[in-house]
Amino acid sequence: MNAWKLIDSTLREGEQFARASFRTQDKIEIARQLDALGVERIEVTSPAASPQSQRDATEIVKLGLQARVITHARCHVDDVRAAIDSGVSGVGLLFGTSRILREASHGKSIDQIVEAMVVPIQLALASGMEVRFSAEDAFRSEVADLLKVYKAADALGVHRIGIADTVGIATPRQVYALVREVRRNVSCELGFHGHNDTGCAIANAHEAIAAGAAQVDVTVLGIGERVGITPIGGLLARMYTLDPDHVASRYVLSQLAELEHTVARIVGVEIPFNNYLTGPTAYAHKAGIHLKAMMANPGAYEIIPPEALGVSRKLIVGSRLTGRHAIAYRARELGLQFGEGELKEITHRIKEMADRGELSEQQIDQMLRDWVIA
Ligand code: HCA
Ligand code: CU
Repeated sequence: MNAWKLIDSTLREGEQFARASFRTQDKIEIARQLDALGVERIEVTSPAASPQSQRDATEIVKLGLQARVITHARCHVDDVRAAIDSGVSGVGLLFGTSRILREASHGKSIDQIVEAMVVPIQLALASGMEVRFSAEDAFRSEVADLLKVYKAADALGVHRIGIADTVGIATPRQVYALVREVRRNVSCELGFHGHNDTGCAIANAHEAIAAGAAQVDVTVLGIGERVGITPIGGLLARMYTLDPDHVASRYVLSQLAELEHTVARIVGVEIPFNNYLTGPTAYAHKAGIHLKAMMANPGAYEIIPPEALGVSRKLIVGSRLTGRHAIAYRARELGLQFGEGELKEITHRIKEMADRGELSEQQIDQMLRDWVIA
C-alpha cells in the first residue's frame, strides 16, 4: 500500500451537514483535537462563503497547528483571492464535470470549463499555495471529459487532482479503475473524496488508496452533505488491519474517541451504537462461544485491540447466550471456585433468569456470591 494522508474536512464538508453550524470556538476546539490526532491537513469552509467564515479561517491558521490548514473555493478569482487573504496554505478548486451538474449547476461545457479554470488556478499557484483541482461528480462524468479537464489542470501545475464521488454512487471497483486510469494520465498527486449514500465510502477510500491516491478526504463521524462522507474512524480501522504499525505510529488513536464526542456534542448527535472502534458496542462480546475464546485470547474476536484506542471491552456474561466458561471466568475474577457440576447448574440457572430479562454485572456477581453461601 502506498503512502497515504488524511485531509480532514469536518470544518468544510462537515459544515454542510444538516445539523452543523459551527461557532468560532467550536471550530478551534475541533481543529486542535484533529491536530492532536495527527491528521495531515484540515480543510475549512471557503472564506468566500461568509464574513465569519473568512475570519474563522484566519483564526484557525493562527493556531499554528502541525496540520496544514487548507480551504475550498469555487473556481472563481474572487474566491481564490479570499482564500489567499485568509492565510491558508492550500486551496481546493472544483468544477462539476458530469452532464447533469453542468446543466443544473454552472451551465458550462467541458471546453468552457477548461478555459474557465486557467486564471483561478494560475492565481492560486502564483500565491504559493498548494492547489488541488477536483472534478465534482467524477463518477457520473464521461471518462474522456474527466481526463481532458484533469490533464489541463495537471499541465497548469496543480499539486493534486481530486476525484470526487459527490453523490456516493461509485462502487469500490469503479473507484479502483478510475483512480488507476487518472493515475496513468496525470503526473501530480491524486486525492479521493467519497460520499456515503450507498454505504461504500470507506471501501471506496480504501480502493482509491490501493489504486494510488495519496490523499483521502474524511470527516469526524462521517458528517457532511446528506449522509456524509468517509468517516475518519472507519477509515483508520480499515487501514489499521492492513498496516497497524503505520496507522498506530502516524496517528494518536487514543484521541479519536474524545474528538468524536466533541463533534457529536457540538452538532447535537449521538455517537452511533455501531460506530467504528469507539461506538458503545464496538467492543461488546456476548455469545458464550465468543466469550470462551475471548478469555483464552482477545484476538479471537477483535481485529484491533481496544487498548490501541484507549477504550475498554465489555464481556456480557448475563445473557441467555452465555456459557459456563464465561461464568467460571467471572467467578475466578471474584475469587470464587466452582466444580464442573456446579458450574453447569449455575449456568442453567442464569440462562433461565436471563430468559426473563438480561442480568446486569452486579446481578451476576450477587448470584455467584449467594450460591457460595447457599
Ligand atoms: C460539494 C463539493 C465536494 C467537493 C470535493 C472536492 C464534492 O460539496 O459538492 O473538492 O474534492 O463532494 O464533490 O464536497
Ligand atoms: Cu463532498
